[in-house]
Amino acid sequence: MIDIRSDTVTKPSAGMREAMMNAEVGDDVFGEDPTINKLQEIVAELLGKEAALYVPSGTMANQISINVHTQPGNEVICEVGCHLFNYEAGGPALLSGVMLRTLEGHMGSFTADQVRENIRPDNAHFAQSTLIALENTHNRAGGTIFPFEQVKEISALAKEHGISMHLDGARLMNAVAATGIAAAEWTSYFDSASICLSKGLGAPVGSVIAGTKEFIEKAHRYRKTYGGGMRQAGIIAQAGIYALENNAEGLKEDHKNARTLAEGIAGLEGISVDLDWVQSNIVMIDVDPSIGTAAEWAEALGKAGVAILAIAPQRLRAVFHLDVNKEGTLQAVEAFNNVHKAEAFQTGNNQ
Ligand code: TLP
Repeated sequence: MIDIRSDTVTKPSAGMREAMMNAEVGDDVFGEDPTINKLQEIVAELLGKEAALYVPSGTMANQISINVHTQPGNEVICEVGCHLFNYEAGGPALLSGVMLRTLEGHMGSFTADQVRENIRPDNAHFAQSTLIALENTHNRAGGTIFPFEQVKEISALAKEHGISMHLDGARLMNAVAATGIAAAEWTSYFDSASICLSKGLGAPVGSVIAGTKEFIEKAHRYRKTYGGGMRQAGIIAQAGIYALENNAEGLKEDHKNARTLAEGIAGLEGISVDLDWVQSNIVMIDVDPSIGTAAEWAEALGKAGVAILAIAPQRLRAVFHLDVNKEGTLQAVEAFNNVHKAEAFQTGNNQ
């Protein structure tokens, strides 16, 4: 089965498992796990921040960061399609008591002018805008990259207004692989940033948040509050170290494979893929109702050996990762072509 439902589905390689088996561990709630401490140092350096904190998931990384940066009743400015608004189970409201002010983005990004128009004036009637959150690459916008110049402008504006900046960098390393702009350059415009080890980097679990020492001290407390304090978790943190050391380069291959799929199916009648949006490892595929629904396509592709997600009634999402190579990608293209022939007859369109 070629599984392109998400880059979260990767399984630890033999090398990664071996590294995990040999990991030194200790009780991390006591701060005594040498492997976690090492991972945190590596990521702090990678992201150019004073300190970092290992957390179980990307969701927890975002939710902790929001909580540290805000007070209940504050407002967080973010893009309407972002993960923390759509897929974190109402976390900002439930855990931090904040409102989200969503901006209608273009390919998942927004401009400093849009932010300026949406910062609440300093007036007792209004919620205070205290945080701007960006996502890079942007999942729901199909792995698109937030334009670097826009990041700089938004960051300058945020500084002017005393507003904090958080980066959901679940796939920041994909943005790095695609642009050649170093991770620390991207994150220099943010007060806090997260990366996920369990997506394209291929670790089984874990994310890391980075920021100032003060930010991380507060984040550490919330991690405990949220039940995210782990014990001898060096065994999984070692997978994260291994992933950063061995798998970051390979993200470029995933990007090539994403493009191969996109280009290989874009010409099929009733299938549309906007190639401009294919900037990293994700491909969004729109299915015209005349050739079926996304759910029907996902089922048919599943039978043809390709696991893919229907993320909207007419939209499929394919995500490339280190467990799908070029050959698997070409098989996926072929499966699309075969299903296309078969699907067309369902609607009587294949004469
Ligand atoms: N994304 C998952 C699903 O939750 C949709 C996926 O399959 O893509 N930020 C971004 C940008 C993400 O895409 C995700 C996960 C997260 C945060 C949350 O990470 P986890 O799943 O570790 O909580």
